[in-house]
Amino acid sequence: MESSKPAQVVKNVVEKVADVLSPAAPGAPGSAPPSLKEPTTPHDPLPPKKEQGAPETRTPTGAKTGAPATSKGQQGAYLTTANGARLRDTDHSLKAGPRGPILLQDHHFREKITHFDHERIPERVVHARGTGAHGVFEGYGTAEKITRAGFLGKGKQTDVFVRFSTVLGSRGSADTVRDTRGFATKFYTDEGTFDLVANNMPVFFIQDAIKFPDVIHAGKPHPDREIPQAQSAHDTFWDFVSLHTEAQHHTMWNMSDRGIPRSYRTMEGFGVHTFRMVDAAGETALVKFHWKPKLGVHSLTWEEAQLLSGIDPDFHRRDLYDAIEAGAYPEWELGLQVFPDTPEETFAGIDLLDPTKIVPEELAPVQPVGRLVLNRTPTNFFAEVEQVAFHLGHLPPGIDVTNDPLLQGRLFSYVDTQLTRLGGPNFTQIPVNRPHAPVNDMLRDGFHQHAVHAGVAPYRPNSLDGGNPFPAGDAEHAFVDVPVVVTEAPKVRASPASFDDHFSQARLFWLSMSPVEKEHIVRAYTFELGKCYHQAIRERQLQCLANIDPVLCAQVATGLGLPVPEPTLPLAEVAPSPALSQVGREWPADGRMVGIVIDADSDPDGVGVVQRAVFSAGMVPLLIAAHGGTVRGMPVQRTFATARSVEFDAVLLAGAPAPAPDALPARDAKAGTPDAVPMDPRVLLLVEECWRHAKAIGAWGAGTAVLHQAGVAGTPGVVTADSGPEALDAVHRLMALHRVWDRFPASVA
Ligand code: HDD
Repeated sequence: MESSKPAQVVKNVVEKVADVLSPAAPGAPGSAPPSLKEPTTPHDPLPPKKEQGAPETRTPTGAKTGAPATSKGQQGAYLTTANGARLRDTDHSLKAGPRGPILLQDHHFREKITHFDHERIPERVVHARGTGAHGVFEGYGTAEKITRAGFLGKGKQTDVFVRFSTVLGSRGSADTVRDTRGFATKFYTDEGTFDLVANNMPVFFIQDAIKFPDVIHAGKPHPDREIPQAQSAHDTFWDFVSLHTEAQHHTMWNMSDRGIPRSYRTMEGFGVHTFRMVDAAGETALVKFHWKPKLGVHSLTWEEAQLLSGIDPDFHRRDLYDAIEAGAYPEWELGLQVFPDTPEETFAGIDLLDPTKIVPEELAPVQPVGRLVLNRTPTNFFAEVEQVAFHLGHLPPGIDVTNDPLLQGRLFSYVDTQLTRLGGPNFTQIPVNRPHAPVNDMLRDGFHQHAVHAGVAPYRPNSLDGGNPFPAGDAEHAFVDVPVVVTEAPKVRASPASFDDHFSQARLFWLSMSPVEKEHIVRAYTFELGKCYHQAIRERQLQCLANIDPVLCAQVATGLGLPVPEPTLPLAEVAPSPALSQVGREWPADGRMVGIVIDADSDPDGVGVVQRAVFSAGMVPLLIAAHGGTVRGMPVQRTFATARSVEFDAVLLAGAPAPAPDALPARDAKAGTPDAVPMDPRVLLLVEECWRHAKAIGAWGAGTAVLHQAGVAGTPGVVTADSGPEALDAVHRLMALHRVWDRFPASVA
């Protein structure tokens, strides 16, 4: 079995997981971690995780205070006040006698409680739920012919911070809801920060930013009872998108498998808008940004997503951090679709300023320009993930905006929202937001000013500070606004006629799907509309579907028990774009989870061989047994009580566990099956769910009995083999396809 990882990464994974598996490792039964002493006297803290500090500033906005710019760690032995005075007691407030009232003079009490009272800041009005990681971007140099942006130069490495998010839910909502995902990247380039504030879908609900409050008010919970949380399956959402039909293309993406990604590591990212790139000679090109995940685009099934919302609402966070900390660093290629910068700003008849439209990759291939690797988890979630602030106006020389009306409005909204969220105009001084390029602005004062600016003349022109700072020219790589000609036109509140087509690309997407993906889309619409209370809203959305495709409309109408409406517009003639489908390609299975079920008789040597083979394939093996601790010396990572199928990408059966005393009542052994022995029902549930979710299943030895009893033996993607390594080999090949697609019913051709 070939590993697709560099040797070092595999070594990291092996060492990391070997640590976890070693019986002497922290957390292993019977072994107190040597460094975890009882907290009675000061002693050295646990070793910090490898340095994961926020990006260091090279120029603390001009200040030379001598003080380190960042990091206050909870590493010292003695507790102090915020002002550094050592404290004798933080467990009792200062009272007039042990039974008396608290004294107002208790400054430590007041400092502690006041600070606590103000620990929360407003959550983001959208994209509140998210997670993030640090990494490195390396340019290939292929974009040099169209842009002067230095970070895209060949071999140039740039630090990055990425924040992934859902859109609609609150900060504590579940990760796996059906929603669009945010994919915002901060490139700390030498020439100024570049924020690529992208989503995992290439189109948007609206064409004009002035409609953003409308679509978000419709998608957020109902104002009267504040339900549902993090869902589009409700009346106000479908009311809006069925009336505001330019949303239909984006909702089609939401209803597809793209709305429930398997992992942030397996999502594409899209800049959505068309941007303008400018080279050293001032020549321009129009571009669309794409992130292509090395692991391929991979989604959950709807049932998995629903189960995970209860079993592990932090599934995507956990997945990202576990993968990075195991050394299975997530990777994406940044690619560009490039278009000539013509006065019409169209390509193949598609208006490049319309954010509800894609340009199919078959017409304009995505050309790779660099590689992103996420290799460092945050040290402090609030400091980094919560306080990171993106803004589309953070542009380095060589990248400029276009007149896309959604992009234009976003240029206002992002700074504006940070003023409230982060409490003032100095949010770029927060460590995670600090540019790595030298900063020499004339912005002064304001809430939370951290810089101690020297000089007396923050104005231009001046003579008192030697005339500094001077504007830079081309030779100094200054940002230049491309002098795009603004046509003579009346001042209007209107959209161009080319924005009127709302259905053709929703149809293009639908026609590009494989039968199984179409089936999922039908089920998603049927579920979501089935959750609406108002019949009129369901009927109106069915009318939209009729204008997209009659088969789609008829299937959803059947599910809802409603009549099928006739289209009110001619169906668009469109060529499908195979690049939009997730089915039919093979991908590396790096960082995926393989559950291995063992019983009291499983052979430790045989299981060990399989575990090591899983590691060297770049995946993570987790042993599942009836109880925690060890089974014949093998450390157990999951028990039948803590394991659920949704955590695993594949399951291997190395045993047929008998019912444990704490198991639910066992189902009767299936009559007529070759191995009708009593079996733990939780193992049968695990196998049945893996099967239903089209995951690869492998068994050998006693494990094959489970397949028979679960009634899945001999079905597609269920492998029996003479040995563990053989079973794993077959399962690994199946995992490259992401799912055993044949298992899904596909009644929609
Ligand atoms: Fe936005 C956050 C992506 C349209 C206003 N947006 C936000 C985030 C992402 C996007 C990924 C989370 C950033 C983070 O992790 O901190 N937004 C998009 C995309 C859009 C889009 C891809 C369309 C192509 N957004 C959009 C419009 C407006 C906003 C039209 C307003 C007119 N977005 C915001 C915001 C947020 C935000 C209110 C909330 C928190 C923040 O900015 O920092 O300003």
